[in-house]
Amino acid sequence: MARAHENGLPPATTDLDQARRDLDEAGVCFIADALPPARLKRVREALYRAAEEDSTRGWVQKFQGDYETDNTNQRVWNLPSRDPVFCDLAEDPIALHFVRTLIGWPALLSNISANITGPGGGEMVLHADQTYMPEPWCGIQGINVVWCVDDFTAENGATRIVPGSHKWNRAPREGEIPQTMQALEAPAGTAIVMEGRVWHQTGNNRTRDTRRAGIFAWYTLPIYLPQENWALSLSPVVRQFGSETLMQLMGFRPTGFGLINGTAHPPRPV
Ligand SMILES: O=C(O)CCC(=O)C(=O)O
Repeated sequence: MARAHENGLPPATTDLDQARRDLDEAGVCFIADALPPARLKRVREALYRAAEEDSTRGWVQKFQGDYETDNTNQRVWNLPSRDPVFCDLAEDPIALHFVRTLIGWPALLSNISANITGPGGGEMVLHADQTYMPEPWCGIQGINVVWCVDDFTAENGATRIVPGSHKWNRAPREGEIPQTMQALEAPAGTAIVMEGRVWHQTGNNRTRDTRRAGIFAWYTLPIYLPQENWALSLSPVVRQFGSETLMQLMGFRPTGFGLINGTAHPPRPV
């Protein structure tokens, strides 16, 4: 049975079958304690280190979905190339459980990047992730697994969603902001799974001094070009040592599309 609070959001659970039922109903579910404390610490340190490095070196790249005038968000792209802990996240068993049960296998990792909201702003346009599919949408084309690296609160810019909007099978129109929008509040270490049709946006960070880091792993059916061009941007180290599962997720193991001279057996890089 699905169990939505009055605000339309389900409570967190560690029962993946229950979470799946919650997701069918609300378009979102919360997996409690998905990152144990030591692993969370490692992920958090690696992420803030990469963010700091990008800032210092002038490598920060804005995202097209963020408002042009807003510089409070920091995106950190291509996480698997920054630290192996992010490769582990991309192929985490909880994430892949939802990938397999919702969109099937093989699937592609379209992107895994972080968004760090900063004090004083950070809102993003309201959108659904599978916008590139022509409407009306006939079903789910991808899922977004959100790793809460910091606590997500309404104050610090927790992602906001419109519960149940996945059932409308279309993207929000310009300026359409339903009153039922809710902040996805969750402690650090929670995994939040959003399905590809649900309407959402980054919230405003209204704190004076608290950043909110979230890692967004977006997986799609294998018929879509990935958002990140792994063939061009992935570190050769990951290309060489990444697991078979990761290589599949990044499109380096063709299964019908993306063949190499007509075969599905690319050589390992040396
Ligand atoms: O930062 C967030 O909370 C949401 C980010 C998001 O929706 C996106 O990058 O597509």
